[in-house]
This record gives sequence, structure tokens and C-alpha cells, in this order.
Amino acid sequence: MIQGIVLKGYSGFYYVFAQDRVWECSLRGRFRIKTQDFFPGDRVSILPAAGGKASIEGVEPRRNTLTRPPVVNLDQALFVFARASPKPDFNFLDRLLIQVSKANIKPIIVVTKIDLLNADVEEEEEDLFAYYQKIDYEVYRVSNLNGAGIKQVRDCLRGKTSVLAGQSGVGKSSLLNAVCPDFKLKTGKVSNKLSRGRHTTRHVELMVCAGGLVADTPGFSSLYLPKIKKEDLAFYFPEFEPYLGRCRFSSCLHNKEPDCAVKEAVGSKEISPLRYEDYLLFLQELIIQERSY
Ligand SMILES: Nc1nc2c(ncn2[C@@H]2O[C@H](COP(=O)(O)OP(=O)(O)OP(=O)(O)O)[C@@H](O)[C@H]2O)c(=O)[nH]1
Ligand SMILES: [Mg+2]
Ligand SMILES: [Zn+2]
Repeated sequence: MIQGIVLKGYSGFYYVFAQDRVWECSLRGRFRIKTQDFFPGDRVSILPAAGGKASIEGVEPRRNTLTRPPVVNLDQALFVFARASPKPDFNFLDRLLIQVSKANIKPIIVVTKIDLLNADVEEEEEDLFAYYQKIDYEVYRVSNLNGAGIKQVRDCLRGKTSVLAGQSGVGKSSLLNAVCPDFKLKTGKVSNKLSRGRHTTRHVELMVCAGGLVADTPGFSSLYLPKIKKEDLAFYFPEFEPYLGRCRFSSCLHNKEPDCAVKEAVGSKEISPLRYEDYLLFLQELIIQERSY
């Protein structure tokens, strides 16, 4: 029996990476009867059979799960944003950050298209990515066109299981092609020629890349916040931390309450007003969510 990781399922078979190669695996016994579903990232034990094939004999409990797209046991999520074109949506980034933090997955921000730097990019956007860096998120800046910053991304993938997420057109597939030149994933230009849909990347599978496993996803489609108590939302904003416990009311939600240390920090720009705006927006969403339980 050998240990491996499911890369993908496809028409009744699972493709498992173990001992430096991919095994086509069928299901036997209890797994077939229960029609158990495995997801990319599942850690399985497989039994080699004739012809280089194998069967799945066991599966480990999952460490974490993303449902849309389904990928499990992730170490990190790379949120890919273009410096420009499409314009970065920071509200979307803040949502993604909360989703993965809740699922215990490390977020990493990758800013692509830095070669467009002096084009018509507003200063403010650059400052915002720098702000995320300042509050201790890992941020990489790359150009998939000229290769700047690619080595750092390659290094951060080694030995890890990662997922890429971001709006269509930000350069996720291009990034993987730059990191792993033998990939040749379809990118925007190809898809336009074939005039397929807006999303070039359709199915989810883990790929062996830079000594790790990576899934290129069509983007997380779930924009809903996970179930979080409104009192806990502030913990998902790391820059609020130094101010928590300093408000007049211990139950302060940092909204309309007087003498709020968080609001004072927003006033003095120590906390980004845009991040605080998202905090207030998410707070309202969580309050509405709580009412429907
Ligand atoms: N200038 C510049 N263009 C880039 C860069 N990265 C990607 N592009 C271009 O941006 C377009 C979209 O790139 P893709 O890699 O297909 O984007 P994607 O995020 O995979 O898109 P979906 O698969 O639709 O989600 C393509 O035309 C790329 O050539 C970059 O670093 N700089
Ligand atoms: Mg793509
Ligand atoms: Zn407060």
C-alpha cells in the first residue's frame, strides 16, 4: 500500500499522485458500494495492480474543505489580482481572506501585470496592496509577461497544496504557465480565438507544479461570508487587533458606539478606511445572516 494525493476524478477513475508519478485508480469494495466521492487533495492509500494501475483502499480525514470549487487539505490559497485590467476588487479580496482564514488555509496575495505599472493605474490601488503587506499578509508582485517575481511564487508553492483563485482575466493560468513552463494551460487569448465562454478554466484538478500541488480554479464563486458570530468579525481584520479591548464598551462592534478605539484608528488612518468600510458591510451581512438561523 502506498500513500498518495488525489489530483482529480474523471469518468469513474481517480488520478492519484504517489511516489513521483500519477496512478489511474479505480474504486473497490466498500468505496464502490458507498459511491464515496473523493476530491482533489484527498490523502488516500492505494494498492498497485497490474498494468501500472491501482485501487483506492483508504482515505484520511480531511483537514479542511473548500466547496466551490471542491478541493480539500489545502495549505494555502493564492488570491490573484491584476494590478490593472481588470481593476482589483478589494471587497472581493476581503471576502476571500475571511473565507480561507475561517477554513484555516493560509492566504497569499499575488498581484499580476506589474508590467502595466505606469499605464493608467491609479496610485491608490498600489497603496492598498502595500497596506495588506503592512498588516502581515504575504504579497507577491509578478509579471507573467516578463517573468518578474515569478521565482518567489515558485518557491512558495514547493511542498504545499495550493489553490489559485481570482476574477476571470487576472492571469491565473498565465501565472501557472510562467511558474511551470511545461504546463501550457489555456489562457485568455486562446479562449477568445475559440470564442468559448468567459471562463477559460473549467474543471478543477490539482497539478504537480514547482514541487507542490496546485489547482487553477475558475474563481471562487461563493461570495457569501461563512457563518461567523458578529462579535468575532473583528478578529478577521488583523489590523484591528491592537485596538480591541480598548473601546469604552466591551461588547463594542465598532459601529455606532461612542469611544471606539477602532473608529479612532480609522480616523487617524492607522486602519484603512476602505477596509473599515468592508468591515461595516460584512457586519450588516452577518447580522442579517444571524436573523435567518
Ligand atoms: N500585461 C500582462 N498581461 C497578462 C499578465 N498575465 C496575464 N496576462 C494576460 O491577461 C489575459 C488573461 O490571462 P489568463 O491567464 O487567461 O487569466 P485567468 O485568470 O486564467 O482567466 P480565467 O481562466 O478566465 O479565470 C491574457 O490575455 C493574458 O495574456 C501579466 O502579468 N501582464
Ligand atoms: Mg484561466
Ligand atoms: Zn469599538
